[in-house]
Amino acid sequence: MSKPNILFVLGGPGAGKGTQCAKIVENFGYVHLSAGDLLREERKAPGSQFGELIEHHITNGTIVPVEITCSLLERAMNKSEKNDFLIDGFPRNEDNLSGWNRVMGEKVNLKKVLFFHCSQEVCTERCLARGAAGSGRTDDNEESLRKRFVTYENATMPIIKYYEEKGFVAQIDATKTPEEVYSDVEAVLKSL
Ligand code: UP5
Ligand code: MG
Repeated sequence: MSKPNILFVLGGPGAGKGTQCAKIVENFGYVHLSAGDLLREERKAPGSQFGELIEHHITNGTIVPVEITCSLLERAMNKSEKNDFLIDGFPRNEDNLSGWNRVMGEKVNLKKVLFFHCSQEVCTERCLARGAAGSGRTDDNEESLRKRFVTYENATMPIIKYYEEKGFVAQIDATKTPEEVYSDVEAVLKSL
């Protein structure tokens, strides 16, 4: 079998990564792997040795060591037996990038990095609304959101810049309605 095709999906907290990934799955048959969702699952898995560490990072908006995240992603890829993956919310810092490249770099075919661009104000409003509607996420509150944005600016933006310099990034205006955003996403997917 050929190497799995990967699209990384990046953008600030609440930019709409998960929302757009769901639409891509419906229309293009990719498998959606949200690093955040995999970590939240692992956090609550009975007997997980990483539960507390993951919870600490998520509430503080800091980033879990790549060994944990990368192995959850690789395990999910192997389990799916498919060949096209959306990796949502990863890699988010230098440790993620170097760890991924070391373990997975040669095993996959990175096709594109979808970068959802959205202001901190809009993103924060969306996450607070989601929290108020009962998301149950321990990081949908003002204090965690402030920390998530500091991490995003300091740690994740340099990764996006790195891929931009290598010509991988498709930047998408994520402030519009989900349908409008998706029509831009669709154009990128069709161009691959
Ligand atoms: N919404 C979406 N699109 C909209 C639009 N166009 N207009 C209006 N509303 C829109 O959307 C967020 C909310 O906005 C929803 O209510 C949605 O309906 C609405 P969503 O699609 O969920 O946005 P998304 O970008 O996926 O937001 P999310 O909160 O999931 O982003 P984060 O990147 O903050 O969260 P993630 O789950 O990826 O990571 C959480 C934490 O896990 C991190 O802070 C970190 O601590 C940890 N983590 C790691 O350590 N390592 C990793 O590799 C990944 C995560
Ligand atoms: Mg998400």
